[in-house]
Amino acid sequence: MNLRTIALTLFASAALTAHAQPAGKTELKVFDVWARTTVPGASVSAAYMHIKSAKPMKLVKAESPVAGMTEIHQMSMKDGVMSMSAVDAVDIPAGKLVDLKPGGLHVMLMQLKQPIKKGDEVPLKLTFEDAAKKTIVLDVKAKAQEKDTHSHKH
Ligand SMILES: [Cu+2]
Repeated sequence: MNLRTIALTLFASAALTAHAQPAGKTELKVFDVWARTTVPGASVSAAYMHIKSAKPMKLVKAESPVAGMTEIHQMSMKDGVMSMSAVDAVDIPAGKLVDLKPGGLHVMLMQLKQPIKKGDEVPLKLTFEDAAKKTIVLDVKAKAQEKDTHSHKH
């Protein structure tokens, strides 16, 4: 075997190794983002979305310039009454679709600076954290919709 062949062989095996380990690649998707339009006089609203990540992540923070205060909330039924409470983080398990939807998890927009009207695009800044505590910030836009306003079951 001459030197040139050895070099080529090394190169080929290095390329193979690199191909076999696409490590460090973060695939984090946030889609179908929408915010509920406000009813007259109301200064709160909520935003909903789908989140999917290739590796385990946590949604740790949500912010929006349209709201004086933004929190991540979980809605739950307790003794037949819907209540909601703030959560510190939302677990995004690897490869699993996480739904923020009416009646469940949502991004609560409080102290709104102006009403959210149909067709508005509400900017949201979402902060995610991985297992190593590294953060990823995603800027998304929530489309304002009136959808699901009568989804409460009795
Ligand atoms: Cu809420």
